[in-house]
Amino acid sequence: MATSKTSAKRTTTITTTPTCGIPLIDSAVENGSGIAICDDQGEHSYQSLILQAQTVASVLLQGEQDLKERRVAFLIPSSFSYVVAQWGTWLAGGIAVPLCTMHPTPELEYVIDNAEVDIIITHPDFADRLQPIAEARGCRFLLINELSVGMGSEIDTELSAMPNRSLALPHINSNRRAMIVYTSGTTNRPKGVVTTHDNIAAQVSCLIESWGWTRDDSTLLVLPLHHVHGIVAVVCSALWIGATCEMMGQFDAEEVWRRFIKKNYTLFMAVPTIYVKLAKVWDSAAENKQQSMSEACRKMRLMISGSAALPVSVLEKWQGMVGHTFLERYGMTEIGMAISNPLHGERRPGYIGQPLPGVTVRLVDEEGNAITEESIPGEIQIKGANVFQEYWKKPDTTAENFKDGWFCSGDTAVLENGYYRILGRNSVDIIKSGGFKISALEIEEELRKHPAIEECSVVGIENEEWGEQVCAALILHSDQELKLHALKEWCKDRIAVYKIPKAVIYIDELPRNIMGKVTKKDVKKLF
Ligand code: MLC
Ligand code: AMP
Repeated sequence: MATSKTSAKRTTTITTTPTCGIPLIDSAVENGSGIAICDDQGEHSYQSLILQAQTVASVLLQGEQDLKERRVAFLIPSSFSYVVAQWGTWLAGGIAVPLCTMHPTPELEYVIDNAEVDIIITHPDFADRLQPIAEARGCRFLLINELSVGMGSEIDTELSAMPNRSLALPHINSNRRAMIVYTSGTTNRPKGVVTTHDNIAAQVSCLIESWGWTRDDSTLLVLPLHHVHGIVAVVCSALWIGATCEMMGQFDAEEVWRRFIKKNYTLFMAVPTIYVKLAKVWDSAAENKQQSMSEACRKMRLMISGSAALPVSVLEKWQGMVGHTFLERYGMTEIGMAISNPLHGERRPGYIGQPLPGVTVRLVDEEGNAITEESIPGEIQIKGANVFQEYWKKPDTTAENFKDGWFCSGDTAVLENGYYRILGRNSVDIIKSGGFKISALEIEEELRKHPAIEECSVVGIENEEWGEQVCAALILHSDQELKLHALKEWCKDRIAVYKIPKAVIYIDELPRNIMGKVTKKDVKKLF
């Protein structure tokens, strides 16, 4: 049982940094010898995590007193090392900029340049790609495996034997900037969403309360760690309360089922596409295997879905398969999680639920008036300590996205019998595929650089597995040919795989309105 590990959890406390000022780390410090993270290297205690992070912080500081919000980017697969780099950055007073392991060089360069990164930390697997980027920009370049004292589970004993280390780390005011996470939007290039330590604390603490996290919890992370679903909802929440987070480097449906059966997780979070992929494996399993798979899920206390609309058919399929009614919730990079179905009480299929504690939600009509009655659709606007501080170095865009202090989500919803239901997005140019937010404009801009493409229009086409799939209508230059597989190959070095069109059609003219603007609704009809 997941509970057996916990009895000794708070017996050892860290004395090297009684409080560092960062709410998440100060909360985690209390968990001493409890297991924080399991990964391919083994089990890692809270004590080990803090000491490793302190070591990284002191290397980053190089004798300086405080990084003073200088940006530290890191490209590290989901693992203990990732969190060590993140917390090390924070303890040194830096802003953590997680990079995406699926991004090709131009996209990594974009983030590093846009965030004006000073220091790059990487896993050795990515060193060949990142070292030239770092050198070209004069960034300090560090390999995570050379920074740490050791990454195995035996290190705990070694570290606890160490005398109190007097690392001169700064005290961090919690209203300082902590993290920049890049998200696509209605602009063609991704924006850096800046959150403070206080924002992260607010985003995490409302989930702890609402979803009943305790230190007896144990979860499996299958999501990437460059977005808030993985970073905040799974990892930060688990570490805040003293739970255990097991990390899989990459999602693999068969492996997830193996672990579900073998381990005793208490809760699991994923995007709807992952649940669809897991259900496919269940469907193809023999009956006795299906029984053990379902039994493994039944042992969990909670299964959560978010980041994209959960089709009612998927929710019902899982109800039948394993007896769980998924808890669906709604979030955004800018706000963490904001609206959720309840832990106890009715989880209404097709609805995202009610505002989380500390989060205020309103719906606003097209004229900008707050809607006070149920059943009238409007844009979701959010207020609360969970709301991000700014888009990095974009004061105008930041201002445009707030109205009277409310953050404008761009999502339309309706309130029905006390529960919010998402109706869609204001912008047709935002696509959600497998939980990733993708800008159609960004892809169009890239496709126009292809020598065979004269003009194009990118749309998201509804798809059972992916939610939406990126599809492109192409006008080719005369006498040119461009097959889908050739286009995919060409795209691979330029844009992340999840942005690459999964289908194309060839047309002579794009549908336009009388103003000459491409009508994407009509483009969609072409597929
Ligand atoms: C991978 N591919 C995708 C894709 N992910 N294509 C479209 N959309 C995606 N999301 C590509 C693969 O590279 C591969 O390309 C092909 O599609 C099939 O891959 P696969 O093996 O079937 O997919 P897999 O690699 O298993 O990845 C699927 C996935 C992944 C669902 C596990 O997409 C994922 O981790 N999604 C989670 C995203 C997330 O965390 N979002 C949270 C954002 S925060 P090829 O060329 O090899 O065929 C947020 C706020 C909130 O939204 O509310 O939480
Ligand atoms: P991101 O910018 O990647 O954080 O994506 C945030 C967007 O994901 C939101 O603006 C919504 O459009 C979408 N989203 C998140 N959760 C849900 C949900 N439960 N149902 C529908 N859409 C969701």
